[in-house]
Amino acid sequence: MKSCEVNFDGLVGPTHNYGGLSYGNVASQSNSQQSSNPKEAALQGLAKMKALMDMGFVQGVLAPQERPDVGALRSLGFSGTDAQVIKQAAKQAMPLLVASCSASSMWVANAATVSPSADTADGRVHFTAANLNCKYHRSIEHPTTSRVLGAMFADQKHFAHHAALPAVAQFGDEGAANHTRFCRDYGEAGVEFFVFGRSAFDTRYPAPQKYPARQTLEASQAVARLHGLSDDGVVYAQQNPSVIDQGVFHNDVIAVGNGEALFYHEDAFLDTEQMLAELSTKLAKRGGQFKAICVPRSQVSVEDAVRSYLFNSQLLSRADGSMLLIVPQECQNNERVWQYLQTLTSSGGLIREVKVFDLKQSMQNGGGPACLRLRVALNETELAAVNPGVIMTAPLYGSLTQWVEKHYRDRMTENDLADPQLLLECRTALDELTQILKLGAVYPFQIN
Ligand code: SUG
Repeated sequence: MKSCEVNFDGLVGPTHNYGGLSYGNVASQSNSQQSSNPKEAALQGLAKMKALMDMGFVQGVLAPQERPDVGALRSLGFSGTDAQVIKQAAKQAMPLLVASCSASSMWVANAATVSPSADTADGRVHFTAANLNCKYHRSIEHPTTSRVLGAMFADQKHFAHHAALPAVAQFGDEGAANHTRFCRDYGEAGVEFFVFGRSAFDTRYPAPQKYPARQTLEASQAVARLHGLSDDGVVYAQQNPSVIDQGVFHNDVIAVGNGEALFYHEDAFLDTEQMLAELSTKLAKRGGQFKAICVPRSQVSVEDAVRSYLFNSQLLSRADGSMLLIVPQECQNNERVWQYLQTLTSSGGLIREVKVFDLKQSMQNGGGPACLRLRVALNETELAAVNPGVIMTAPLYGSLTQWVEKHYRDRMTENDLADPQLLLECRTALDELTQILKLGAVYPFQIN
């Protein structure tokens, strides 16, 4: 049975703003308080989805969340009508209002970890929503994420959903941003690669000194157990703590994998040789031939990698067996990175083509092409069981573009977040969106 990898991209929500909420994420910190353009952000994301669909890839869309999250503010002690809650929060605790308004659910690489049916003990596709508990504004995403994923992948015969791990730092889980999968073919059993930033219980693992390591080894191990993965189909590796301290807050900022290939920076991991050997041996047992594409620090520094988001790219398989790299425009703006990419694609290796996308609105918060997508490998039967409302088509692209044009503002600052009218605008927009995507009731305002 034919299988493929479907990219579900996060649709940018109407409150997209630069809140400076993510310590350790250089772009988020350095663009704090700038004014944003939610309409442009959403259209940039949709343009990428449309382009991938036009190239022949199956493309899906993942809905944004209800913001401001009035329920989250109520649980922190603000009360009265929804408008009063927002006004009180704006007056007494602006950082909490900003956090409750973040459109951060757009970075769906952090929504969940997904294991395809070929890897799991019960032969179903498994999803574990990420608790994202390193940052308050992201820790409030998972309940709605779970409902949205449940509405997209509803058939229990094919899809199994796990609640987020316990909401403590020891089980800090950032979803697929620290997970990739190697395989000969998407439909065959593969090797799932979990990268962690620290261990919560074992002091032998070094930890970064400056910035937080968001993903723990124990969280990754729990996800692998929940998904029923076998030991010979899993490899754990530690991120180099020194790159976390240079702004690599997720492994997908310094490495990307697809098929049999891992494209990574020389400084990305600890014990790299041992890790490559384990990946190679385990993939060989699955019939695959592991291919490592290492970018040397002499050609691209960690700083250039973080600035350009070279590795936060989408590595996609083409029909002829070669691969295509989807990169953000910031790669073209960086002379060394662009030079490296020219050399890479003309070398006759696996990666033959680079396509550039303008995702500046998202990039200014530290979210590149790879952050914006959640990969789900599906066979034909499973794909047919996905809610068809969320699969991108030309008419759906048209409807979503019109929907954005109708409902989104083109400028957002902190003052705008304090406007109770924004909540009403968002709810009106999202109510219409659930109808466009045929999701049913998934938002707090629809179910409470
Ligand atoms: O969690 N930025 C996100 C970016 C997530 C990128 N995802 C991956 N690399 N997979 C984060 O740090 C910034 C929000 C703000 O500052 O307004 C933010 O949440």
